Amino acid sequence: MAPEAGALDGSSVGALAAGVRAHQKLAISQALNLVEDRRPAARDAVSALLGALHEPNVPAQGQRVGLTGPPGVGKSSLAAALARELRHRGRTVGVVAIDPTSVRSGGSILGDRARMGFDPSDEGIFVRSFATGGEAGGLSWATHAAVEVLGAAYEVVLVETTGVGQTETDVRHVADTVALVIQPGSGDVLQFIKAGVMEIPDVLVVNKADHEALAARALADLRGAAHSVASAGAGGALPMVATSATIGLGVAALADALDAHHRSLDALEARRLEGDVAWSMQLFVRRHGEHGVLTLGGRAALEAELRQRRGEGSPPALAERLSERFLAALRGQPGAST
Ligand SMILES: Nc1nc2c(ncn2[C@@H]2O[C@H](COP(=O)(O)OP(=O)(O)OP(=O)(O)O)[C@@H](O)[C@H]2O)c(=O)[nH]1
Ligand SMILES: [Mg+2]
Repeated sequence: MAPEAGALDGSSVGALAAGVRAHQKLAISQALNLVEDRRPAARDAVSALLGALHEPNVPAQGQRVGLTGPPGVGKSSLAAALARELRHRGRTVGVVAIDPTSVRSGGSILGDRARMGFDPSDEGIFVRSFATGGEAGGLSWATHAAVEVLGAAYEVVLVETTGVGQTETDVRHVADTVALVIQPGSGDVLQFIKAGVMEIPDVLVVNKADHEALAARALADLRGAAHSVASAGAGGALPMVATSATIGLGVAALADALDAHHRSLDALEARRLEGDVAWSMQLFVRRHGEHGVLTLGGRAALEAELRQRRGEGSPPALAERLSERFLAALRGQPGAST
């Protein structure tokens, strides 16, 4: 049974955190139910839970992969195939899908599909889809929090988000590696990258390459396009993988490419820190706007402070502190400068 959000005191938050860390599915489900609960008491409880899950003196661990791209390219199917591949390699996996389809149909595509392929008694995999999409000004609160919860329980977290442009950029706040999934013949996405509308992904995936000939043609197209992206100033070669989620083609190669990128990250801790800072800033800006930012000394100063205070609480807790300070400043009270 899900805990009553308002009744989650310090010791039950601690117990829930311990259950999540011990990858107990019941505790993880409860934590994710709490994450989905939009009531203020639940948000406070999640904020406390994230604080309890975050161990400031332990270096960043695990691998967080964002799968992003236009609707219908096969991200959910690929997430399920990739999760199966990772399980074969002995790694534990948590999947969170922000599933716009479920908003339309009321169902959960990934959930259904994934359940088809996973052994329910497998303790090493957890799949959850959220019907909530992004919120104005960024990824949903639930997405950030769910990644933190799953990241505390599983070695690899896959995050599926739909969209190009802002979504692809925002998924960087939660993922160490961003894979952009497209389908053959989708040159428009590369135009976006070239035009600087979109950040450069870490890995480019052409899904629906269901037979070798199609895969070869799709990759040849992409290499040409990626070459012009690179010459437009995007730097080194972009790793590209052709996959078919339906027949399992290229999924192992994709897992390898994701690992290779992850190994090449020399500043995982810094990347995670910037994600946390961005989340806190987003929460604060959503509430108080640029006026709030200016009142507290400007963006650069606030970001520097958030970096410094990271160990003091979860990103929502730190955002809440800024918020209190802003409100105090509005009232002209002493304490406005602490
Ligand atoms: N032929 C082929 N079809 C695929 C492949 N991967 C997915 N599909 C199909 O494409 C459709 C969309 O797949 P999803 O996995 O739901 O795609 P998605 O990107 O998650 O979609 P949204 O979450 O709605 O953006 C489904 O009918 C899949 O069966 C593939 O590799 N080859
Ligand atoms: Mg999907």
